[in-house]
Amino acid sequence: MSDPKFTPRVFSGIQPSGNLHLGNYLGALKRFVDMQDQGAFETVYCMVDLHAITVWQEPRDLRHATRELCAGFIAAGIDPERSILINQSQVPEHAQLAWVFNCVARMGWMGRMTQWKEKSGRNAEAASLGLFAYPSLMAADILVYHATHVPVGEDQKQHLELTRDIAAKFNHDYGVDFFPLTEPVIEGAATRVMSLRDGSRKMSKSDPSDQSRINMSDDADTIARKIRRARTDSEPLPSEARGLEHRPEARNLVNIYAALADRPVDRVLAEFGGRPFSEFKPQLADLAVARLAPISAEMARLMDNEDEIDRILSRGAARAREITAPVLRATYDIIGMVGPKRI
Ligand code: AQP
Repeated sequence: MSDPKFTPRVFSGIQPSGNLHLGNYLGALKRFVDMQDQGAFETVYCMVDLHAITVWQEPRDLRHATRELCAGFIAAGIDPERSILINQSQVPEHAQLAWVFNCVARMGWMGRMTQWKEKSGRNAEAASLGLFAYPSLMAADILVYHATHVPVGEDQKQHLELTRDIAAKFNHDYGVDFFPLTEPVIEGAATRVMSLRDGSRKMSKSDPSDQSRINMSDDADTIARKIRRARTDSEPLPSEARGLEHRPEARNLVNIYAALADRPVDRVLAEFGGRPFSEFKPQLADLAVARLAPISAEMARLMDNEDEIDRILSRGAARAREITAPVLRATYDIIGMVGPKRI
């Protein structure tokens, strides 16, 4: 249960690091739209460009990917009037609060993060300081809005626990009840969409194999081909969900189908149980194309007018700062920073 003291508010973000994929759509974007449409929350959605530069980004590609991601949000159903749509760097309070949280969070907490360990790899000495502090900026993204709920994929669960630890430590250290303990919202059949080439790895933007993922920009033929070639075992589909245990590739394709069709896994298996992948895959491909093709066509259309995208992001930033500037000022007051006086 969230604290009634705080306005029900959703915050979530995606990195504009290119290759927006089906995992981002099902694990994040589609659910962002659902939460906007429920009408029970204020919703703030963000292109986290400051997070993206924790690993190298070509400036020109970053600019393009940010606009393309904004087009993706809108094409998927985010309405910039009903939701606040921003890119992180235009709302400076994110980075300002992150600095405060760098001084609240402990090195040991950051060092235990799975994403840090995976992305820094064997050569952590050469990783950027920003990559290490990534979760502190993410906590600031969320808490600068006093967000109560954050829809994310399973891979972000650990970072959200850290966000709660940072909020709790801040509140405890300063003897206040200022930051909410935000609830992760990790729901649905596709909270962890796996690679089409390897059912033990998540579908990811940075996987060098383009065959491992369905990109939101793929055309119908490409989507169908990738699904046809997706790795599977040779057994027919089971009739019940427990038959998917120890069959990661089969489970992944069934979960994708269930999420795209908005149907429980049991119902999908009731329909396809006993049938071979050669029958299931074409149906999955048709469904994926029917759901994704209109979004990618709309993205392309929106990308024809980059000025309009930039205006949407500027308007979003102005609205966002009505929330974030007072939260940052109050944070500074709590920690003893002298504030501006009229002169
Ligand atoms: N495979 C996935 N299944 C379900 N949800 C996923 N998300 C990412 N991959 C999957 C969710 O998408 C949101 C945005 O992710 P992000 O771009 O900020 O960062 P990420 O998790 O690092 O995405 P990638 O694709 O895996 O990028 P790289 O390859 O750069 O690491 C989050 O809510 C995330 O849970």
